[in-house]
Amino acid sequence: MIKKQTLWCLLLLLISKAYAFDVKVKVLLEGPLQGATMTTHLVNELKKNYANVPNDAVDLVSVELRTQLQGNAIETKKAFLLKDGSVVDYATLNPILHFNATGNSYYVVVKHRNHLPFASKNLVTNQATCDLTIAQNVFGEPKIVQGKAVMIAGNVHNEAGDMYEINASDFFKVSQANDNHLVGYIPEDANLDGVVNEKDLQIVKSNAEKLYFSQIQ
Ligand SMILES: [Ca+2]
Ligand SMILES: [Ca+2]
Repeated sequence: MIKKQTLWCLLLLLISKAYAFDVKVKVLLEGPLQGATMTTHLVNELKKNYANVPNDAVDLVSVELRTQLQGNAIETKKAFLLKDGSVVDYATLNPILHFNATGNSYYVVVKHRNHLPFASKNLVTNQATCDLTIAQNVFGEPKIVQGKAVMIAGNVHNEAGDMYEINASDFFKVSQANDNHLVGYIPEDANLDGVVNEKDLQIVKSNAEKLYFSQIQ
C-alpha cells in the first residue's frame, strides 16, 4: 500500500515536471578561450558584485528561451559561464537551468556583454543538453576555433544600428580604451583578462575587418 505522503510527493513531482523547462547549456567565448578552456581573470571583479561566484567562473551570460529564433525571449536566466564551457544558474549554481516555461521545446539563445549572440539551430527539448560548442548545433555559420564553435569576441559598442555587428566603431572604442590604459570589468576588454591592451586590439581588428554580425538579436 502506498502511503499518503508518497502520493503527495508523486503529485508534486508531476506538477513540477509539467510546469518547468530544464536545460543544460554549453558554450565557449572566443575572447578568453585558451586551448580547450577559458581563462578566469575576471573572477575577483565578479565577486565584487555577486555572492557565490564559482572560482572557475569566466563571466556572466544570459540564456533565453524562444519559440521563434527571430522572436523575443519568453524567459531569460542570468548564469555564470565556467571555464569548461558549462553554464550554471547565478543564484543556485545549478548546472541544470530551471525555467518556469511550460512548453516541451524551445530555441536556446546565449548572450554575452561583448561577444555576438549564439542560438541553437533546432528546438531543444526539455531536460536536454544544448551543446553550442558543436557547430552543427548552432544557428548560422559559427566561427570555429580548434574544432569548437565559439561566440565571436569584440562587440564592445552596442548602440542602435550596430548592436549585433563588429565593425569600426567597436575597434575605435577599444583603441580609445587602449590609449587610456583602461583596466577592470569593462566592455573594451575583449579577451576578458581585466586589462585593455594590444591583445584586445588584435582580436577586435581581425573580427571588425571580417565584419562579423549576428542574425540573432
Ligand atoms: Ca558593435
Ligand atoms: Ca584584455
